[in-house]
Amino acid sequence: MYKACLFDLDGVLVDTAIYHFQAWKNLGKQFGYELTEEQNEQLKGVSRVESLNKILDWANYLATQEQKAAWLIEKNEDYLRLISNMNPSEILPGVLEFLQQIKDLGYKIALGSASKNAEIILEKTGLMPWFDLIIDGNKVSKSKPDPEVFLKGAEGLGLSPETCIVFEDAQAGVEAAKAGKMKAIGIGEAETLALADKIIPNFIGVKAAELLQF
Ligand code: B16
Ligand code: MG
Repeated sequence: MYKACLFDLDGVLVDTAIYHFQAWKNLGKQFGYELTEEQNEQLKGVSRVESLNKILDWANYLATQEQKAAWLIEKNEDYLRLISNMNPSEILPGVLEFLQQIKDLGYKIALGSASKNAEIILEKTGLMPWFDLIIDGNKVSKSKPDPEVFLKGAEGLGLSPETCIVFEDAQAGVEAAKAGKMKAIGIGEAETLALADKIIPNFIGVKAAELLQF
């Protein structure tokens, strides 16, 4: 009865969080703020503009709209420079084997990411050909935990949400999947992904036919 797998990008298929962290840290130095790794965790799955707003809040820094707009561009230019050498070796362990299994089992495969740079990352890592549909930050107006990104994925595949299974590493993403009436498989720690229907630490050695039984 399940027909499609919808994947988050950062933290599920590749680890771009390290590059986001570096770029936000570089930006924070401009207003004398040192972003911590714990805070970076809270930026996972959060859109670019919301991430900046959170950092400015933590820094207690009141910025003008012009300043914010300039910083968003600057952060993204820095991030694009940092990901410019990404390559297939950065695909997370077990992911390619898992994608092959679900393709063989006949599942449709879609991306549901908050990132506006998702297509560049898929191209650089060679993941693009696996996807029947890509819904990214350029195609949605509401951020996770709103289900928009995944509902657009189901709609674009011509499927009802109830037939879709979402793979997410962020709590907001799991909430988005559940709000969209989809099954959610959390990738990571049980403490942060409590709402997920199933949780796996990563894709290493995962048997798709077993995992996708609900
Ligand atoms: P960009 P995901 C998210 O990707 C990242 O986890 C989050 O840290 C980032 O701020 C967001 O994309 C926007 O990314 O600046 O490239 O548009 O986890 O939804 O795949
Ligand atoms: Mg993520």
